Amino acid sequence: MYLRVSLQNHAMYMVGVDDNLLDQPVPISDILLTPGERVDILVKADQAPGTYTLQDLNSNTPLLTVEYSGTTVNDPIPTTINSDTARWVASLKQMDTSSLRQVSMTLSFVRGQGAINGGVFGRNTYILESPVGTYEVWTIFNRSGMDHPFHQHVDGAVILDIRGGDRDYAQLYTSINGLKDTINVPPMGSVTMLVPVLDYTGDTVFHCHILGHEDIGMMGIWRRV
Ligand SMILES: [Cu+2]
Repeated sequence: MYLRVSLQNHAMYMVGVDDNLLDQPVPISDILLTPGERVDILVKADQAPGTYTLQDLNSNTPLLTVEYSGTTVNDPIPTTINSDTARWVASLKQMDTSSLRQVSMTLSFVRGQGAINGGVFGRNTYILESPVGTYEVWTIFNRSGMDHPFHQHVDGAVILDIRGGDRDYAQLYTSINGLKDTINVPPMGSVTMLVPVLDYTGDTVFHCHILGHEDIGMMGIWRRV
């Protein structure tokens, strides 16, 4: 389910993504949340007492109701957040990626099954072998007419480029200092990301986070050696 979340009458500030807190709050009016993605949102309760709904704008469905009570205080929205990970991500963005290993993965449907680089999980599974202690640049191509939220286990990635789909979403995730383990790859579009391969050897997986697509094979093995 694709949600576009907004809190009635309130400004929202994004302060965290899948894997880390950001270095500063980012003002947003609404946020697209695709299956598997997480966000941390800061809200200031500065409206008239009453009830306000957190709404999914895509389906016009209320998700929860916010009710005011107690005495009024006036805390400011912080301008910075002390985040070591965000500082590290900022330094990764300065990296010269041209000498790094480039990996490309294509998501598609093959005869009613989901595939990564033509491999259907469990039948002719696509296996990517990555040396631990390195950085890689992955480009995920979507060769289908549906969105695919691509999810990799273990290490989050720095989003470098998003082609196609929602422009605000692309702008947001290519500009913040966040590590993402789930990112939506738009229909016939692509996502390029810098992947630190830093923790743990062994086999893990990457897959589309729409469970119906994963179940029909859109999953591969990430062999960390
Ligand atoms: Cu999918």
